[in-house]
Amino acid sequence: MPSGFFEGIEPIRFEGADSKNPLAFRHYNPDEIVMGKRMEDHLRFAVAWWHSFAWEGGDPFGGPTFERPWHPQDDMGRARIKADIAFEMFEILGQPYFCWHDADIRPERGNFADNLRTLEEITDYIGEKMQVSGTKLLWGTANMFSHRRWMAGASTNPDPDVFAFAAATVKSCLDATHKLGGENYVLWGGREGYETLLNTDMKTELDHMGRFLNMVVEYKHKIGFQGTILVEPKPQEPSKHQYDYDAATCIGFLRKYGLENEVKLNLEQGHAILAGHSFEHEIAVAAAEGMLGSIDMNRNDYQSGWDTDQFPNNTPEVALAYYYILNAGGFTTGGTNFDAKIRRQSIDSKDLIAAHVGGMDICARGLKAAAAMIDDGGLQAAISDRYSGWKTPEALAMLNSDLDDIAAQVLAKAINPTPRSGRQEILESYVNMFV
Ligand code: XUL
Ligand code: CO
Repeated sequence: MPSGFFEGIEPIRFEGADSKNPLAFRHYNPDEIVMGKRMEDHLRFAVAWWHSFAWEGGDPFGGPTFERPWHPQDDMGRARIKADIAFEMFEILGQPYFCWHDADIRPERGNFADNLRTLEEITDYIGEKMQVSGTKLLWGTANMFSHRRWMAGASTNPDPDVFAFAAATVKSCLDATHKLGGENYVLWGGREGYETLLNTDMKTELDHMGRFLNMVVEYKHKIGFQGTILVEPKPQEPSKHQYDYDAATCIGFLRKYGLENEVKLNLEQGHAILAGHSFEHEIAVAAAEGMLGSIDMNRNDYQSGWDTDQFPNNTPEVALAYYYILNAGGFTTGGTNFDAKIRRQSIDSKDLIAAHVGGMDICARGLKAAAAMIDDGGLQAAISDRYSGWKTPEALAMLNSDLDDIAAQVLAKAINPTPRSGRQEILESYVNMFV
């Protein structure tokens, strides 16, 4: 028996670009082939349990606005109702995946033994629902930032008991992810950083975080988990400074602790903006190092300076993100997780559905634009032309030469470079033809 929470809302269908129905897809057509692959298999959409079901609509100035049938979330009975309604939403949207933190799906009990028991119970329940619906787990993760025990960090906490609690918690979440056939496991270190340097031993904290991540990888292999371990960069918020600042910082960290072949990155649009980058910059950095894993799709308010986690609605931005993802070969175990929440005034169940429909549509539109740009080849041709000088044997030989020899060549051949246009405006206008 459906709960009635989404009463009157039918499964979302593709109606084509001219449809004015907010509960229909205009661009997302799962079976449509783009660059030889189904759209659904390119985008691999996931719904985030925390924003869609666990968040109650509060902000720093006001309490919950949503009043869902599963609130307050302190009881296993209501955790099950929340799961029931989540799967009703998955049936309406038809997206292939979802993601969770342990704290989103089970009530917080304040001690490890009870948290473990309730996690096992609810993930068994979710597992049964997955069998029936066919919706799969893109990734699981541990919430090691909300409860007060995490206030000074998880693996970077000065208190070894918190490190131990974190290790036990990640073990339990990795076990649960493995049990549910999850395709990735994410670590986002919201409190792995500092509030003030005055009380922080940074070297010790980084060494503990590096050892912790190695333990996670060792445990993944021990239990035979085939999924990818992902870390998620973010520069700050909630901590003043987070050690996983951006893609480049994470890559340096992974190399330092010998994890570059074991761990990839989960990149988020809003986190990129907070770090002073574009989303496509972060994707390109990870792709250049072979460490692009998955994305958290959302949008930040460019005026606010904090992580607003809105649903994406800007085709040019999304198109460039997928352009770099497709150029890197597309997702393997990763996907497009909507780490996005409706605004606190969007209190109707219809708002929750319409937000995802709009987000999925924008992503589909961006994907098609990206594929068209790749098919046309204009950007690739421009780059190839710009670096064509490096295709000559003399230029390549210089890389194996030395400063003495190169200086002698410059004198002998009277080398004097001719500046060339970078053609930026022409390329920007080129991109506009597709979006
Ligand atoms: C926070 C954030 C997290 C991670 C998972 O900004 O993005 O929800 O995605 O912990
Ligand atoms: Co995220």
